[in-house]
Amino acid sequence: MKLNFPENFWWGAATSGPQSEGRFKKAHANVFDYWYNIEPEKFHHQVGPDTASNFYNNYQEDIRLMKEIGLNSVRTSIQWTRLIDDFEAGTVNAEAAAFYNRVIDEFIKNGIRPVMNLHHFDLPIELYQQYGGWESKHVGELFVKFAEKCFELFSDRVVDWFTFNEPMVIVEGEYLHQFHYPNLVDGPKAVQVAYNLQLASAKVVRKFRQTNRTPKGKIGIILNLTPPYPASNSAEDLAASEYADMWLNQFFMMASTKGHFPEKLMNIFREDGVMFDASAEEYTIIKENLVDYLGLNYYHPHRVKAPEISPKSLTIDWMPDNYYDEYEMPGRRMNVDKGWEIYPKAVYDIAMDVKNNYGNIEWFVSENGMGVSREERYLNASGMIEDNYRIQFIQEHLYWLHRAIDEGANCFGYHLWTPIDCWSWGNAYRNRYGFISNDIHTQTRTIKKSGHWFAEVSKQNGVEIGKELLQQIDPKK
Ligand code: BGP
Repeated sequence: MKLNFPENFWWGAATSGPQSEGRFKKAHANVFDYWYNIEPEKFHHQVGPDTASNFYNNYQEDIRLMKEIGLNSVRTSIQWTRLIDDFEAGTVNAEAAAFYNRVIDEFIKNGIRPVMNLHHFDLPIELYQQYGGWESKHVGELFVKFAEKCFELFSDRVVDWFTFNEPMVIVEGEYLHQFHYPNLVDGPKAVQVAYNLQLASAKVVRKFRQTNRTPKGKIGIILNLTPPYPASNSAEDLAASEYADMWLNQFFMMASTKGHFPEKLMNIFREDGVMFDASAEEYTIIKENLVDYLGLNYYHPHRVKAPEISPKSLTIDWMPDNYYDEYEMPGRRMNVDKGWEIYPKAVYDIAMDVKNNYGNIEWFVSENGMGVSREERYLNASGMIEDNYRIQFIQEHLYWLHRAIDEGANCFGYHLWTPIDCWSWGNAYRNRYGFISNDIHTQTRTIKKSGHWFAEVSKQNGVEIGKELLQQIDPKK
């Protein structure tokens, strides 16, 4: 069965500056560069961000390969720590600007739409040390300065812009679950940081509308929308699931698309004495600067149940996730390498959520993918990785996406994480996600079977799904 997608559908893949470029000629360090400098043992096999996948030096060849596998759009990010020399003054590093200009031109020359994100977890370490990073609204102002320079320099050719990648992961990583430097555990601070990130995003949207150089230009935000599924229909589990949705999803979704925060969640914050500091003027900025569209990252569902300890208990510190517990559904299907559940139907649920609750705003799948370790296990005689598991993973997600589009979802694209195996935060190169493999010792690229397969999907503007797989995906069909 062939599933056809709408005209001009984005078939692409996503990466980020700090995960692909390497630190070559970069004047400043971001939080991960710094963390690696001081605690390299915290990174898988002690592999840090210094070389990443060498995109800084190899971008021409990389973009040619991306074209070869049929990508018509690619997202990456501009590194604040590369582009800006002086954060307060917002002065541009000429060599960095020249690099990004070459990259953008190369994408366009190869018929690939460059999609640019402004922040992918790469806060300059100096801004953490001086101001406490996103805890400070001043840092949000400096981020607007950086964004303004990006728009001035590149928005004549780049028409697709995004403010943040997964702001909730910044909150979780830096302030709750200790997987991003500075590894703090502080619930009330996390709430303030979440608000500050939303405020910074709205201010960047406002700046974009003042500075953007082409009428076609659009700006959005990339959110990891992870639908919560309750363990049961008990009132307690449903309440836990509703709370998880308000905190993890609605917080940024509502504020970015409707200009306000979920009222019920705000009431909980007020009752618990953790309401963030905000002014009437800031609320107006958030209200008046909504995004044009969204990128939604989806990897795995979020299964939740009522918490074992009462969230109002005085014996535990206040944390936003005291209101729900994680739930391991018996019999769930796992990607054991990464430890994430595989549940493709969630793509349909996300699409319906956007359609029914967020005005059916335009969006695309900005990340989806399957991290697999030791992929050399699947090398064939001619040296190609036969990643049939990835092909099937994509087919299944595309099946549910197609179904949602058929039912009126306003989705215009699908991006896999990632075009070429890239470096990833603490995981370094443990989980491989790419259409193209990268030998990190020799920096040699080889297209995987999924890459060749995706070229055909892109060419056909549709995906072929065999009878047997169809039966597995949706037995009711
Ligand atoms: C997403 C991030 C990406 C990438 C991906 C895979 O949340 O936006 O930057 O890292 O997750 O993560 P990992 O390689 O750690 O498995």
